[in-house]
Amino acid sequence: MSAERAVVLLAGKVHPRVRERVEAEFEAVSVDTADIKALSEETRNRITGLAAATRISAEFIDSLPNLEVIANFGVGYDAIDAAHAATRNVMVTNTPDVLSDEVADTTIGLLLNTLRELPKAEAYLRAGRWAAEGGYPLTSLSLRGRTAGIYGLGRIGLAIAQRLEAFGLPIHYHTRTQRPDVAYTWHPRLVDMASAVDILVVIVPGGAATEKTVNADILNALGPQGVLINVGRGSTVDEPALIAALADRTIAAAGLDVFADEPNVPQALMDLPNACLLPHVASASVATRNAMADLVVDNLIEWLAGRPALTPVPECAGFDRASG
Ligand code: NAP
Ligand code: 8YV
Repeated sequence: MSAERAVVLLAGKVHPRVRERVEAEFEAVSVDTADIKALSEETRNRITGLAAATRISAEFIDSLPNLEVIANFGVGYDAIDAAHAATRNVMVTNTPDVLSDEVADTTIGLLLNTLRELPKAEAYLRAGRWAAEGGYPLTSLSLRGRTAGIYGLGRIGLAIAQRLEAFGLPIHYHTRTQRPDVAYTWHPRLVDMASAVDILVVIVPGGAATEKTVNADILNALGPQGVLINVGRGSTVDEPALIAALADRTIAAAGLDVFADEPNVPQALMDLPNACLLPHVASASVATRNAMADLVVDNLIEWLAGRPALTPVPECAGFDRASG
């Protein structure tokens, strides 16, 4: 008889590679939505691992009395109540580093598309308008001569900064703590950075500390030549304030990969000609999503085998396996 396998819950629309590997390694249980109440008490009591692709509240965590580890699909874990998990000695892991270059590459693409209107120029060609009407109109915005401000200079922010440096742009950043390892201009206050730059790239985590911090004051400070790029979380930007700022040209344009209420994007935003919109695809290549999926499952395997987690979130970084 083989040893009894740990029971792992697949919560939400999990990546196929997570499902396949969890089914091979563990006894897998699925909930389509975050509706944990659909599971019997007996099943909930047997669950020790959780692969998360949905919001995981304190109530959800408390409904699994023997839970030991939550492995989140994504580096951003604002959808997981990690502080509550930590109080219960439940390890939480995320997927840092494996997606940083992909997200940074996408950010540069989104920035260029926003400034140089490349998706609109392609649509113009495909509609036969080049042959019928002549060349696409010259774009009023360009990357040339600009200064970039990065809100969040962590793993991904630094990868974005390095790319923008190669494009010849001076780099400023705002974080709570100045980095000792970069020569970029640090601003202790976001509003001061917004005044000093004409590109504002948002790549901070979501959550209470950053919620709606990009508000009307920040957009005002960014100014009429200003371009906002958000690849962090939609919650960080006051979306109605952004729509107003784009409509009255308080800022010139915005490129957005993330939104306040995904996948619902306000019609007012979609109607704006100076908004370039992507459906949260910054990490969405097959290779990068597979690497994220592997890290989710490898974290589950390590922790449930009694070894340290590979990528614990800061709230759980001090846990050793004996306390988990
Ligand atoms: P990270 O390495 O933890 O970096 C976070 C950065 O934000 C740090 O520089 C941190 O510096 C700064 N920060 C955090 N809270 C702040 C605050 N209240 N005010 C000012 N700065 C603050 O994280 P990462 O790996 O670069 O990922 C960043 C975020 O990108 C994720 O959390 C996720 O939300 C988002 N993301 C989005 C996509 C996408 O598909 N669009 C993909 C991946 C990640 P201090 O601690 O010094 O303040
Ligand atoms: C993913 C992300 O799109 O890692 C993150 O924080 O936002 C993205 O890589 C998301 O986590 C899964 O849909």
